[in-house]
Amino acid sequence: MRLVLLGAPGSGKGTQATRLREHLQVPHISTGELLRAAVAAGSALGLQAKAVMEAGNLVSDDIVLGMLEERLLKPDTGNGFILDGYPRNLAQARALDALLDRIGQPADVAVQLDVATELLVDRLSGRAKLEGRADDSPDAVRKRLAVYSEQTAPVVDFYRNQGKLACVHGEGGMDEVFVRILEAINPTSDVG
Ligand code: B4P
Repeated sequence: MRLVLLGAPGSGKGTQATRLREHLQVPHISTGELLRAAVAAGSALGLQAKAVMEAGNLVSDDIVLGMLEERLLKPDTGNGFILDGYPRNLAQARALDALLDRIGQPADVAVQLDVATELLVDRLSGRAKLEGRADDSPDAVRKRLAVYSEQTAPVVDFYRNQGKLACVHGEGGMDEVFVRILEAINPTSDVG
């Protein structure tokens, strides 16, 4: 299955993608993780991305698309993938469609995790205390949420118009949300 996971920062994309990877046995590709790895490695790309991410902004479309294309072309994506954190704006959504068409792997479904803003802020401030991620600071979180509603929210309609959108209520326990996702992507399966 080729699944695109959409949702605001803190909506649980990374959390659920980890569970989905085990269940579907396909790789989890997170553009946030690819970028954090580039920052940690101190590559030229990482140096460019670091300040942008810490301010809560989006890294340039060209950089992220190049990085994603390189990852999608690895042989482990033959049976599908879970894409987490991409696309984040309409230009990325169009570029992704073109890329997936070119490699003969169009997306099957886009799952949108829907969570109220107050809860997003609570979750991210909880993670800031536990993990100390620079982009979980209160200023960066405010910026990321604003960027999400301005640039990423329109991507939901992009997939709705293609008839590929599944909206899932993302509040409640992590396992509870996971079961809802499984039901949304395969309504006939027994998810226990
Ligand atoms: P990401 O790594 O994608 O960060 P995120 O949106 O915060 O999601 P994440 O997956 O980490 O968190 P989750 O919601 O699972 O992006 C970071 C930055 O990278 C971006 O701001 C941007 O600068 C850059 N970037 C990434 N992709 C890009 C792109 N395509 N283009 C340009 N720039 C890009 O979880 C958050 C917290 O909630 C966790 O602590 C988790 O434990 C908790 N949680 C999750 N589910 C829960 C539940 N059900 N109940 C309670 N807590 C829960």
